[in-house]
Amino acid sequence: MTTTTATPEHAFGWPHRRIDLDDWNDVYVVGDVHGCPDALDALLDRLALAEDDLVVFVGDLIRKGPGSRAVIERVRTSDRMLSVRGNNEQKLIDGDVSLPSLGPTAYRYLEELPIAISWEGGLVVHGGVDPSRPPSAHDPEELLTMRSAGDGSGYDGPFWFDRYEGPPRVFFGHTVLERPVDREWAVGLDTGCVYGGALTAYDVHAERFLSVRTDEHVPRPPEKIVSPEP
Ligand SMILES: [Mn+2]
Repeated sequence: MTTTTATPEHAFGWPHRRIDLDDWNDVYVVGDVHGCPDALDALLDRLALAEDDLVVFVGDLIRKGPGSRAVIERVRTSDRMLSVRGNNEQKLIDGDVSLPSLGPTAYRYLEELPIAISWEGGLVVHGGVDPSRPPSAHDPEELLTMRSAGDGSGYDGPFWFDRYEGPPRVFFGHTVLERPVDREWAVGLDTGCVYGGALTAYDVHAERFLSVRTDEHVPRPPEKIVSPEP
């Protein structure tokens, strides 16, 4: 079987992992799971991973849903799954929130998650990038929380992905979407799994989305769910 040849790099000034798409057969990028192991299992069933398939998560594996620990264990113990750090992992690392059920091994795993995973032409980060700057000219906080082009974190558009013109093509979560963002330079994957939306994967080679509908675990106000322009 193929194992990743990637090694942690710090080329951007923050932890970053580079992968080579040629090392893998199918490569999927998956949106925010937020502690929903049943949705994750349903999606993984759909993907039916082979030994040489890879799944890259956009972060926010944890919090809000009922099973953060189970989600971490699925991802952590698989040699075919990688994740970047989300703002919810960052909150835990910073001590702003606690999840005592996780345990030290899972906690260490979260601490070691890279800010970005990239390949030739592609970049996975949790939040996004400011269209006016190259990815390298961002600090981790920005990459984890980017949403609007101006103030970064608000749900009032325009959103960074409405203006970003690449390269690289950026795969992201964080902003809850009614349907995936499918643009030449931006692919948005947080379709509100924990809010009763869907858990979505993007097949990088086939250039298509696969998703599973999910149960609502927490409510979300409609003004915090973005309906992206086609
Ligand atoms: Mn999230």
